Amino acid sequence: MNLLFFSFSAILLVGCSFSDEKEEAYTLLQRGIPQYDNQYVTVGFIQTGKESDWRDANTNDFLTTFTKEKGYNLLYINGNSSSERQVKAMYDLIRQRVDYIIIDPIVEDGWDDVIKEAYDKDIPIIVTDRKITTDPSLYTCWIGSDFYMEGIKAIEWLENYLEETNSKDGNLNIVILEGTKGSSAELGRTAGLTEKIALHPNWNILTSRSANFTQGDGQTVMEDILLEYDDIDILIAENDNMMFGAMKAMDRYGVSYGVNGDVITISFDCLYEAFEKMIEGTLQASIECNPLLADLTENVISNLQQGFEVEPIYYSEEGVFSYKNAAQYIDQRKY
Ligand code: GYE
Repeated sequence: MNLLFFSFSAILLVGCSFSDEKEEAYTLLQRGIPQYDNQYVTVGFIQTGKESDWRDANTNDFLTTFTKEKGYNLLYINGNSSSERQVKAMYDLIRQRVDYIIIDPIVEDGWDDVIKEAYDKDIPIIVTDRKITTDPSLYTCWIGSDFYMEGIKAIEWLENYLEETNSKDGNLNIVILEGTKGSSAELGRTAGLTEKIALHPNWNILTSRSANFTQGDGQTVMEDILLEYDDIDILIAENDNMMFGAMKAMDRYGVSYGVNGDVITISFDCLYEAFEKMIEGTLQASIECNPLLADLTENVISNLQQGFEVEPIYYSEEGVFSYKNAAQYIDQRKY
């Protein structure tokens, strides 16, 4: 870590002439390694990109938590929805000898080599939001949501709703808009959803397609689906933004949805806008996924700084909201 590195450089410099010192500094600059102000803990934060409002809330949370006032120098890197760019950024941060690296990985695979490199260089890695498949003994911890349980909760809500509205009999056709393929949020939610759906012999998944967690793809993918199917009973989008896009597609094709419509709508995240849509009745339910993970992450780093042990896994607490209780909770929403 930086402290070690700086004391090692200091030892090397003992007994050197001024010009040797300059030479050393020059070599460091040549290698592109910035000298950080030692009064701050330098934290690299590699984000996925800007695919959704959830993501913006998550980014903003980290930027406003890891501040200079709290003693941090945060280096924020936008992954631009590219896994290659995320991995490259991580190699750069290791080379810059930052004190900690936080990653919000786009996909689970592809991290083994770079995580091993950070481990060998003694740089603690905190994985937040989505997970990675790398051996957990090589990084400090993971902080995020139980995506599989979110999928289960969505279907439990649907089962109760169908029961209450006396609409559980007869064939029910389901469309799923999946998130980014290979991301934990997509893998977990899809697994939870499909496992529970399979328990109902009269439920049928018409199609399950990725719309990359974006509103734009939510609209175009749903437009394609509406050209192929005219008998959709239930639409589940693995985030609110894809649902908002799909709603535009349904408006365009004259398909009604929500509490008074033909298609039951369920999504994930619980954005403020989702609450507005639940109140107006166009969205039936949203399964909460908390993007405000920076406090927990900062706590972990502060504990590590003080030499304390930390847990390998931290889950955030999450609920389920629907058109029935949205009005009651909207004022408390923070994203
Ligand atoms: O649901 C989606 C975002 O990984 C939990 O990614 C996150 C997901 C979230 O872009 O809106």
